[in-house]
Amino acid sequence: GGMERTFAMIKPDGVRRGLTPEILARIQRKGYRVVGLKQMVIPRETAEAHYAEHKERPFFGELVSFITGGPVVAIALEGENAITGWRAMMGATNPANAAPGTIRADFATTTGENVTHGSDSPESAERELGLFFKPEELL
Ligand code: DAT
Ligand code: MG
Repeated sequence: GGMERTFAMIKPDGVRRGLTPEILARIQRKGYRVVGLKQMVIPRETAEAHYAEHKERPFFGELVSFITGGPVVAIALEGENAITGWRAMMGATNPANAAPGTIRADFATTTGENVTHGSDSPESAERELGLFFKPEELL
């Protein structure tokens, strides 16, 4: 709770489909501050570290290939309850279970390509922001 920073990302499917402006507009309409922003191709080692909690899962290889397979937009967000708030805006991991009006419900059909990422806890947010941004890149 309180003022928080979180790590958000527009995944390669979202960037490829031209959804970056729409997603940034939703973030700004909500009132979160963008304190870091960059388009990048994620190095394999960074992707494996980012998703380390899933490394024993059967989909891990596909997940890393997908997330490194094209440019993403990495975003550092700041705002009141931004960690859970951004997760709520994204909706459930499986778009079939995502509530109407959420990003995943509105723009995705499969769990594997679900358009956005958001940190799931304060510890994840700190870890993921550190993986993707140098301190001097955050305003
Ligand atoms: P989230 O992205 O909502 O935090 P997660 O951390 O459980 O979800 O999984 C990370 C990503 O891995 C998810 O966005 C898409 C992929 N993924 C998760 N479960 C999957 C599954 N059963 N099959 C294929 N991909 C999956
Ligand atoms: Mg997750």
